[in-house]
Amino acid sequence: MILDKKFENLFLNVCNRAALSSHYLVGKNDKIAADKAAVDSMRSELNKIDMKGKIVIGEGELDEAPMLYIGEKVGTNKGPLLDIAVDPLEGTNFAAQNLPGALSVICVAQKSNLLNAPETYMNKISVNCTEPNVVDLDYSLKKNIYNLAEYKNKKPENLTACILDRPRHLETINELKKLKVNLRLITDGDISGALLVTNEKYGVDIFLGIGGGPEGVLAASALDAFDCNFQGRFLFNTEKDKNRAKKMGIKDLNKKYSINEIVSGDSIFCATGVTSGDLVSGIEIENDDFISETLITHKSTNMKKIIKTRQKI
Ligand code: VTB
Repeated sequence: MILDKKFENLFLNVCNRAALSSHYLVGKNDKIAADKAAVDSMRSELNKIDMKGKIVIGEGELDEAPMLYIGEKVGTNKGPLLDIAVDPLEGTNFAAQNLPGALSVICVAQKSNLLNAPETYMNKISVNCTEPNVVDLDYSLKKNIYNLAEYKNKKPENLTACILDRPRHLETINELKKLKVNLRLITDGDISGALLVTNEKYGVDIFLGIGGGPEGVLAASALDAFDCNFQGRFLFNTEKDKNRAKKMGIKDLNKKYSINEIVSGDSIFCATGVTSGDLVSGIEIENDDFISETLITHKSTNMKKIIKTRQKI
């Protein structure tokens, strides 16, 4: 089963509108308001689409998020059964402080084809190489770097690794330095970070480290369309996290997920720039129009491109 091509434009529009709504709050130092604007817009646009949609990754559970909560039904209730993952404003700090890299992100697949990731951390790795046994979450960092260097016919000192700049990564960062790997430290936004391996022009050979689990699922769906590899393993720090994961049907809490255990079958992914960043430019307003840039992928049609649109506000 594949997702009808018409959904490309429909979800592109959902993402564009969410990004526009957040745009008005860029630089206002209020990340909650900027997020809420994107959430409200995304929800009302999703509800116009003919589908039986279900949010599988959203703003949290019903008790913590009144809108786009996990399990919420969206759409007109006519049409295909779809699972939807959303991150209406990825990089709320970026938007609040008018820094590069804020995005509105959505991904859709047929029912049961997206991993229902709990809101917890995930250890992730992505590379532009689908050959098995080159890079693996279970290998040591040194082995991954040496294998990747050999695969790419480069020296470790000519590789670049992207990782969130966090104290929890200090050991990894120090080891990368020892291996002479170049670093691309990001302050936030690891969906974008993971996608920097998709094209040589971004100059990133490997993305790794611990970030949000939901963000991992969203990144995996685009990486799948780009024929890149991704692996993830959830990290559960508290008993509450562990119980919640069990309730969500996760039996093996230590499981390493391969990309096709995270996203299977067909999927459409859209990421629209709120502020300009590595992947796409941010929203621009010109008179009564808004201009947006969206990275869109559709696995079955082999679509992976950046679409610039100009629409009436
Ligand atoms: C992660 C990352 C996101 O926030 O969730 C991060 O996946 C939060 O990490 O892309 P910390 O708890 O270490 O701050 C983002 O960077 C932005 O939402």
